[in-house]
Amino acid sequence: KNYYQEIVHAKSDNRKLIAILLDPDKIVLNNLPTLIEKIQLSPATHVFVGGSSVSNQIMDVLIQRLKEKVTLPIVLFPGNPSQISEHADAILFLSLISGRNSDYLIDHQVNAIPILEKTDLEIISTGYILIESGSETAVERVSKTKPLDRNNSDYVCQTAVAGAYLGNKLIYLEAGSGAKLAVPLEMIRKVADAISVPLLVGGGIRSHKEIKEAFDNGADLVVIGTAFENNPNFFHHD
Ligand code: 1GP
Repeated sequence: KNYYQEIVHAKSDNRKLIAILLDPDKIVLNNLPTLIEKIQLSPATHVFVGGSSVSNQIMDVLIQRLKEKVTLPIVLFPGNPSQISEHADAILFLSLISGRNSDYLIDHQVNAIPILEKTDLEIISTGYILIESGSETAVERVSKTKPLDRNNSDYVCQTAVAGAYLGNKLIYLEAGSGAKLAVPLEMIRKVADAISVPLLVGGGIRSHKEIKEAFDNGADLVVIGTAFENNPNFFHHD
């Protein structure tokens, strides 16, 4: 299996992808069977697992439980190297290219190698770009980096293109989990037009209308965390 190639194929077929993001810190394991059922019945194509402050033990348990029942690819979306679990299928190997904190640009990545070498995880290099979203988010606080100006699409585009030229196989525009304001649609449009690698968009997307708008403006994969966390029936219209 090549999870990255599947994303590339989906992009070229214009098949849009949805990832449900599970933050192990916010999940009560007792509720997991219900959540798994909802995930299986949803239009999600991927499950992302990660958070800003989770430990490896919780990650391992959660991912093992998910793997028993969920048929979708389980992709790590780690906040730091301690969140790597060998039980997942792939890992977004993130570099926070909007920031200038070397810890999140390269240090964590270097430190992750001895851990990754003991796993069979597919490694997908991802240029991760944090966009200002109306108030401080956990990513901003934990990474100690400033998000990029939401009114300066040109600079965000430059950052995305630089990220792609550096070899990142995905570009992820992030407003931050629970963001007040999602990534602006015209910014999604400009970045999508400027890069040829698949574009992920997430943070503060709360409705089906917003998901569709992100897709219509060129997002290839939309990440939904909080909306599903608050309402596991989010994907089931009445
Ligand atoms: C956060 O982009 C993801 O990293 C999802 O954000 O929780 O706001 O959906 P939400």
